[in-house]
Amino acid sequence: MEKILIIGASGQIGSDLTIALRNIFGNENVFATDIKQPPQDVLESGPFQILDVMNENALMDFVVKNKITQIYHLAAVLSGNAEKLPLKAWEINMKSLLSILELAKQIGIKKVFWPSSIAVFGNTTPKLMTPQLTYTEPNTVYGISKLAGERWCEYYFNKYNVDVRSLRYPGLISYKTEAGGGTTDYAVEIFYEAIKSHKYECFLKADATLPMMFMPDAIDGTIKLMEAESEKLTIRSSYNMAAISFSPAEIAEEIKKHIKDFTITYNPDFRQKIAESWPKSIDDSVARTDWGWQHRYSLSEMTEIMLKEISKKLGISYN
Ligand code: AKB
Repeated sequence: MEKILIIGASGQIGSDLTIALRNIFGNENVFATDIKQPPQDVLESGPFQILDVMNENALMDFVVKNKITQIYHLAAVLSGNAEKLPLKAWEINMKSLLSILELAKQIGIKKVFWPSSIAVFGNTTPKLMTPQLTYTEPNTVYGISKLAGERWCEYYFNKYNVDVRSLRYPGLISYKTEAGGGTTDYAVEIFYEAIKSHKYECFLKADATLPMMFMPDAIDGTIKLMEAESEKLTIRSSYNMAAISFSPAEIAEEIKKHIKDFTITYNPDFRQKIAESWPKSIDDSVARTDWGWQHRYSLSEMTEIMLKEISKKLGISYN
């Protein structure tokens, strides 16, 4: 019987992943934790506890008491926020990962999931169809922490046999819980503003193309990777994972198909530089070959669902 701990269950990925894992493993076997309150469905469908991943003793007690067999560690400071508090972000992102890897080694946790990001790439990385193995010279604190984290994951697998698995997520787009402090967040904000005011001021330039993914694809891929046979996995740092790529101008065009008078303006801030250092598209053929990764949602399908769900949530109709 698996007992799964989700750290960061109230966040953008965690709030969707918790429900998906509860549907597979049973509500009572998926323990949601975070430092903030989760959405109502996470709270009501199974166990939730406030837990700070930075408190190593509390984490160890929780894992032992609940006989945890798998850990999904999703808590992190994202790219934009990390630039504002570099040392704090480094401490949170790195210390939490290391204490989970160490805990997994010490008490024999069966599997660990930890998200990496396209932020591991930098200005020297080829921008189009970025390969799995390539130059990785990130110039953001977040990217440096993700790259270091990938090296630690591989190290713990090779040296201590900790079965840790990881994905380099692109920008994730979802309607349930908003992200916070990322460079790709504009692609979520734009839907809220389109519905509320039919206009949006974007903090990236019109042509800032980035790799993106609709959350149901990200959840599906994450669970697939975690369910794959260990022997099939050739990458123990982190897998490239891709779905769609688009620019702010392109997503705005897509929204205009549903909201005719929608307008977008551009006022790039410090995040434009971050976006320019990241790839525009990703070659994820290794993930597709090793464990059968494939995405489902196109930009137009995602746009339609996002508009419908957010308008329901806000109680505002957009056409
Ligand atoms: C961010 O923008 O910081 C994240 C990411 C791409 O990892 N969404």
